[in-house]
Amino acid sequence: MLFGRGKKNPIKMVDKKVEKWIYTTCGYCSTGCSIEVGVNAEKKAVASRGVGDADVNRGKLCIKGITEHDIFEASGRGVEPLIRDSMHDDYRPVDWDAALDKAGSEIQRIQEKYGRDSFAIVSTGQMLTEEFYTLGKLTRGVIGTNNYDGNTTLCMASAVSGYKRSFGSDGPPGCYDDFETTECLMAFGSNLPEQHPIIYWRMREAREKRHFPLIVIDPRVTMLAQFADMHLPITPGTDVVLLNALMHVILKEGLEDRDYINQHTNGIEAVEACVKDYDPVSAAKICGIDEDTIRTVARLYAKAGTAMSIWTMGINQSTHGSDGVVGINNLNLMTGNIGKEGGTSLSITGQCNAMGTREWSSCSGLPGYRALENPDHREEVGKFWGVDPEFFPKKRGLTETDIFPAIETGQIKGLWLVATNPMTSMPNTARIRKTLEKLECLIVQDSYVDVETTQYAHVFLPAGVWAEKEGVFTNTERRVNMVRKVTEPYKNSKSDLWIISQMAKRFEQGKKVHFPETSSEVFDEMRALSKGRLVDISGMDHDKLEAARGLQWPCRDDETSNDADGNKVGDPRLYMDGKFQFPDGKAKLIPLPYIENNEVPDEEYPFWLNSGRLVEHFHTRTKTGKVANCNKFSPTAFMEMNPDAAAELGVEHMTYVRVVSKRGDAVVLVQLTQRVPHNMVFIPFHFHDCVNRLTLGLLDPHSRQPAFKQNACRIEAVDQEEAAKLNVELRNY
Ligand SMILES: Nc1nc2c(c(=O)[nH]1)N[C@H]1C(S)=C(S)[C@@H](COP(=O)(O)OP(=O)(O)OC[C@H]3O[C@@H](n4cnc5c(=O)[nH]c(N)nc54)[C@H](O)[C@@H]3O)O[C@H]1N2
Ligand SMILES: Nc1nc2c(c(=O)[nH]1)N[C@H]1C(S)=C(S)[C@@H](COP(=O)(O)OP(=O)(O)OC[C@H]3O[C@@H](n4cnc5c(=O)[nH]c(N)nc54)[C@H](O)[C@@H]3O)O[C@H]1N2
Ligand code: SF4
Ligand SMILES: [Mo]
Repeated sequence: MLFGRGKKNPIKMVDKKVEKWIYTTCGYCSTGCSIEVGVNAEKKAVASRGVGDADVNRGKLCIKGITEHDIFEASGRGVEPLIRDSMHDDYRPVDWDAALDKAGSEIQRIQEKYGRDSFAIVSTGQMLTEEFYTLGKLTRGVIGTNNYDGNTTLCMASAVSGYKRSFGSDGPPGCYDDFETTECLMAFGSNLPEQHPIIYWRMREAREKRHFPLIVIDPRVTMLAQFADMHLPITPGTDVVLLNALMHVILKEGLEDRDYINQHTNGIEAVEACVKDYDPVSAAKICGIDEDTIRTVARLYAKAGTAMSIWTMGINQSTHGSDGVVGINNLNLMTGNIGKEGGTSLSITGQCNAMGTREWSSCSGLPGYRALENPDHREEVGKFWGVDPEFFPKKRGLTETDIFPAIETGQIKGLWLVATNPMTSMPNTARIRKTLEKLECLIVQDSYVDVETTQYAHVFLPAGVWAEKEGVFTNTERRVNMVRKVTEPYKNSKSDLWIISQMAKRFEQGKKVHFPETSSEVFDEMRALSKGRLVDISGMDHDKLEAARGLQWPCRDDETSNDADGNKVGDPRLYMDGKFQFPDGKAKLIPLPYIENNEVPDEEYPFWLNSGRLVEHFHTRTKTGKVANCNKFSPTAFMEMNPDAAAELGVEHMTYVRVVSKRGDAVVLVQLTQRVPHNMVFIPFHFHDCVNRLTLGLLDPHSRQPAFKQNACRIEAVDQEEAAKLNVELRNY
């Protein structure tokens, strides 16, 4: 019988009464999807939809994008500036002038008393590029502290460092279109279907049209691993060993591209000598991948007409993060797979504008991939801004991960946090709490007042979020795309651009340097500074970006970036001519001897503690935690545990356990799953007072990025009722 036939109502879409759709770019991950947000007659954002003619997402969005209009009026938004004299007092609401006066005078007081570098600034990968650029100008050109960094040190620093070491500059050389032609894809520590769902969709579509082998290297059976042809469940932290072994096989069997190596690289001899020690039999003992698989993968990759590698945090967040990136670059250079359609080494970036901060924020140098260490660069930027080049430091200062220890030791006395939440996202958060308590002044500039850091702040500056502002983001494939303003900043919050420029006015030097008021004027400054650089955006402007649904850099202000009709187009790939950013134009092949330096499981702490993300949540949940259609799928912290390991310890599915590391403990609900091996547990890092109470975060020596994913822990029984109560308290926080 056909149930209800003829009686059933047809499905009706709820009419949201959208009056106007406004073009913008998603503010969560670095895929860079084009979104239209629907606003109703009251100018309230009520719907989101993918943009059909945008090359990146072709009409698609993931769960976060499709619900993104809900973040504007989500609970916990900052509504007015707040100040207080000590972290034990209550906050007082004040007007913007009073809040900025207090912040500005505290910065100056601290700098006068303890020196210029005693005040630190830590920013983000989530503001608009124009805002990054302006914060960089304020920090480098006016405030003058050298202890200025971003949360990208927790995220992309190893990729940046690895690209610089191999190619002489940062800048991912490939693009999503490479999936269309590649004949072999390796993915290291990257879970595309959950973390970059639309990049995954692009890859899957290409692979459905024309099957090519997908090899996933990840200690967990991630969703991407489930779709792979081969899954290599690597021992955590040992990717460099696997990479050396792959190169060993390739060189031994003569599968390398000698012509490419000879014409475009230096250093092959040193790499040959180093990888001699990494025969598959010896390597297998360290990296946990058997010798035959190593040989098969090496042959598959080297014999493919074109082959590409992608990676994300499984590589970057490791004590060998930068070396892992260099290893991937080595492999691709050695097989002639750089600057070629379908042959590339493409870091899958994290936050929506982690690329923008790398290019323009001046965190690790000066704008447009310029270096503080280079006197010509200091001169150029100094002249352009009207700042004495001697005012700039001559080398980079502390990274985020070194700024917190410097607060502990008293070297740094004041901190301005812009759009980042280290109380949940840094390793060993108990230590971070104690560190923040020591500050004479903490300024928190965030869109949400319930961000945990406000517990320790003296000044809170409420900022507009995402499309309450106008400017650009750059995505994983170097595509600069337009974020149009959909709605005004919530209540009395202000755009970060406005806050930063107003802060400049509190400084004598800030009155002399020009701070433009609109983001398109700021963009014009960036265009001018970009001319002739690798990151050339001189052919772009805001309107062209919207019309093209984003343009990739380099995109020059001359006919080299025009299509047949005279429209602007960017270069889809870098290094097509085999010329790299070192003085002799050659890339570097670098030997990577492996030294075991991780915290590894032992008798007392027998499990690997791994951590990462879930599709429906973004980071510390200041946004997705309040969007019902995201939060309802993962409302509470949980831990993946292997059923066999659980049976041995008497742990049952959906009961609470205490997880203990050398740093501290956390109580968490257990989900039994074969996704993790017998000796590993995995906890998403989205939940406050959870996995980062346990992590150690040893640092990569080149990038200073923490090894979030390789720590040791043990599991203990806990009173179920107490644990449930604690869990409810945390959820309601
Ligand atoms: N839904 C959602 N999407 C996001 C984000 C989010 O918070 N939520 N955040 C964005 C940001 S900022 C980032 S950086 C990206 C992160 O994107 P991904 O890096 O893809 O995500 P993670 O879950 O952090 O880690 C990926 C995998 O690394 C594996 N791994 C752990 N140790 C190792 C190892 O030693 N070797 C290898 N090969 N793999 C290892 C883990 O098992 C995990 O499955 O996602 C972006 N997209
Ligand atoms: N254990 C473990 N820890 C990790 C990771 C892991 O895999 N495991 N991953 C690391 C990685 S890759 C990353 S990127 C970090 C992320 O770490 P964080 O940057 O600390 O995390 P978010 O929650 O994204 O914090 C961003 C803050 O900026 C605010 N915000 C958003 N948009 C705006 C805006 O336009 N203006 C202003 N002023 N504020 C805004 C948000 O409300 C939020 O409070 O976490 C790291 N921590
Ligand atoms: S894939 Fe990333 S950019 Fe695209 S809608 Fe989802 S979160 Fe936004
Ligand atoms: Mo990230």
